[in-house]
Amino acid sequence: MPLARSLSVTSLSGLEEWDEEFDLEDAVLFEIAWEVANKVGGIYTVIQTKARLTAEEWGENYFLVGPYVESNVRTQVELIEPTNPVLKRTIDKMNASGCKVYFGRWLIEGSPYVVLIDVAFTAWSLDRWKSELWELCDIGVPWFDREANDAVLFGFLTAWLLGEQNKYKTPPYVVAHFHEWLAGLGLVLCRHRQLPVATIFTTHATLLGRYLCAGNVDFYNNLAEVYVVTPNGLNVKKFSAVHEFQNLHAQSKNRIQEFVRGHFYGHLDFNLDKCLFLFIAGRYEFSNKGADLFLEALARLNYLLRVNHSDVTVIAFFIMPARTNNFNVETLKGQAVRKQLWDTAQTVKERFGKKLYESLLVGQLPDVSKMLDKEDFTIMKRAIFATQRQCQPPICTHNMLEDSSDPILNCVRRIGLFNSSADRVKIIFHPEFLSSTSPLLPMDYEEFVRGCHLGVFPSYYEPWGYTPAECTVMGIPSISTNLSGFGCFMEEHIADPTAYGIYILDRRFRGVDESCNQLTSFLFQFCKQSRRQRIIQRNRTERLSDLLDWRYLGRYYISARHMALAKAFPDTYLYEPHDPTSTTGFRYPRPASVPPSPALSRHSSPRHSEAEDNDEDERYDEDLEAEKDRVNIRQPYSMPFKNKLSTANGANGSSD
Ligand code: G6P
Ligand code: 1S3
Repeated sequence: MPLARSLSVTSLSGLEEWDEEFDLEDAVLFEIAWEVANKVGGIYTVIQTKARLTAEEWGENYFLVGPYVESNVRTQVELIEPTNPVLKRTIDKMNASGCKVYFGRWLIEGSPYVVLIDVAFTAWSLDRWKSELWELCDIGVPWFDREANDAVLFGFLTAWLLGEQNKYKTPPYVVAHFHEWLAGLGLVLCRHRQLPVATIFTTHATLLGRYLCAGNVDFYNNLAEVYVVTPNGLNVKKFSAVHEFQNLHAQSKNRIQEFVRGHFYGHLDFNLDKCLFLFIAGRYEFSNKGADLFLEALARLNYLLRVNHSDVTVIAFFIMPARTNNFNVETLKGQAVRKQLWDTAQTVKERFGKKLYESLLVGQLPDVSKMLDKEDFTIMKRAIFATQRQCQPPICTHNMLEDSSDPILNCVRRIGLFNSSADRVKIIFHPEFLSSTSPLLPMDYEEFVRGCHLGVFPSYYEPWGYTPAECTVMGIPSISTNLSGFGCFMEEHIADPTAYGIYILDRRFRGVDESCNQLTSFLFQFCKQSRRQRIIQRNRTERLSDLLDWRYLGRYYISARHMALAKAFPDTYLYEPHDPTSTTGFRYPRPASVPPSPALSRHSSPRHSEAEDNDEDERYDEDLEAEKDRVNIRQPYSMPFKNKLSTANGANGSSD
């Protein structure tokens, strides 16, 4: 008799949980992606962070399927014997037929099972499978395209796996969820071979969306036609006290400041304490990711800060990987000079301390004029001379292979932001992802984000966009756009996003120049905030992190799976279509200390008085509670799905 598994999903973290009882014992889920245990980009983050919730729901019947990449397996996967007898038979059979399929546990939260397929081992089948693909589906694949070849091999091998698995019919109901085109051929073949499998395809739109957007398809106005839009979540870890994440900001900021001291040696004519760190990060797609707009807005911001005699200096980091030939000498030298200055200061300090100690030992106050001797001055002068520099601090930290045609560098050349003393906006282009083992800026991405003041992601094409979401859960304000999934989602769920440090740029209804002005205005307003205002704003930003937790957002995926099961096995599963979220209409209320008038809150940087600050939290909580009641968010989430088996057994399916 099938057992009912209970899944508990928080409707919105901090609020009550809903319990969903439905029968998944007879179903098995294969989630198939090229980025399973293989980090390429954002899809890895989706799969990796979602695994815990999905494993909680599907237990032993959840299998992720990805490529076998030896270096990844060595660091992320524990290879074991397949636990499921049917899957073991399937894998054994494939391995006996010339494949190399591995089974293991992915060592991440939720420890999901993984089936990893060595596609290169079956490369001898490539030509045959390509011909088959052409004959069956009219799909032609270029001969020397490595990515496309891998997709063909991976597609045929996953379809083989699902076909084998299905021969044994236990458990009978298979859901196969394919992510992105690299895994998509498996779905095409499942359909073509008429395998009795419920299929789901999630496009992260990395290629398809780009082509549709670039072509004649009215992409954005047809989104409503898509079955389920699945927002991307994160595993949110809350600190027990608010000040903990603020402390982390201060610690990481100190480390960025150290790097800046080295990078700008000889030109440190600005106040580091009044320096704001902005950044953009991601795949290097100059226009899609909005690096073009950001640079143009920085040029305008530079002008505004200069004419307004602002004492603020902005350092904008561009973290986008490009082809390089390692770090450049000038950048490495900067850090070496800084280190030398530090060492010199330590040496002089020690000598000074020794003299002071000796003087105190004999009961005398030291003669301060004699504390530093000639040698001390010599080593200090030598260190200062080493900071002389004939050139401006470099824009780029690396030797670029395509320097003359690089879009960021060319744009910097055009707008003339060359890190000169007169400029209030400086630029640092780091064309490599960050790493804690870097000799230049030894920080991992998370530490870096925590130390910055504002993430700027003015994307033109961005199906979701993890970068601003990651900023939010770390309590760092960000700028996104109403052409990004994240921006639209936040616009829908927050009454006054700007007050929470979620700036959403209008790139949908404005021309480029107007959007650029709006971005400049966001940046300028941000620069005008006091430290106290920034701290308040960060607290507000961090409050939103619950909204981005998979515990809340996972429901969209759950709904998609149920829809697929009901379509494939209508005699067993029934799907009652309605909005997958019972929380539609939920909005975070405006923070208590932001003025209600739209005119006053146009640039809702945190405005506050002492009294407002003191009871902001209290009033905010009251507002939030009222909002939860208004949209009835306390009710258990009603699953748009009924399991006929459970109903036939007399058990109640999901509550509606
Ligand atoms: C955190 C720390 C404070 C620090 C502040 C700096 O809130 O807890 O001690 O003063 O960050 O904020 P800022 O926006 O100037 O980097
Ligand atoms: C895509 O990666 P991208 O940076 O090419 O998938 C990500 C995960 O779903 C998504 O966040 C991003 O917007 C897409 O663009």
